[in-house]
Amino acid sequence: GSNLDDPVAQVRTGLGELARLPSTRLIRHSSLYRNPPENGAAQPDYVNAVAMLETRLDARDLLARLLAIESARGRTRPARNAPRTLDLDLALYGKQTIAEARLVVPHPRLRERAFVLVPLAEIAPDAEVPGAGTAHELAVRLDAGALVRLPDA
Ligand code: PH2
Ligand code: MG
Ligand code: MG
Repeated sequence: GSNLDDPVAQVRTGLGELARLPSTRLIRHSSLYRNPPENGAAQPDYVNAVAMLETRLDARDLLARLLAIESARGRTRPARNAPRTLDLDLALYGKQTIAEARLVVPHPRLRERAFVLVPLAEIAPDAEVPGAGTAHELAVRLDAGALVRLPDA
């Protein structure tokens, strides 16, 4: 997700960087979706998308590389939920459940977030969210009214 400095371009660049990760293949990615900040903060709208990777990187290594891509895009963290050039979250890692200080998978707020579940259901409706159901089952329960799917380009 991005809501600063040309969010559409940021997300596209992020997807390109994911495709270049070592020992990793970008299987597919969702459409881009414009939507308001879900925490109700007075910030620019976000553009969000979900990518599916096949990788030999373990979850910690993958996370470290996601954070490195964010930094390279000028991501700073002045405060929690501050507007950002690029946020790359590890929402799911296969069917694994991970609970470490710096990495919780599935992402703790995944189940409430239409901006994650709707794009996830677009590319992987049968993806299992451990302990919760499939992406499709979870997505249809949420109000996706604020999500605007952007045309491909
Ligand atoms: N990320 C947040 C907080 N709120 N809202 C939207 N629409 N999209 C996001 O990616 C997002 C958010 C914290 O990471
Ligand atoms: Mg993040
Ligand atoms: Mg996030």
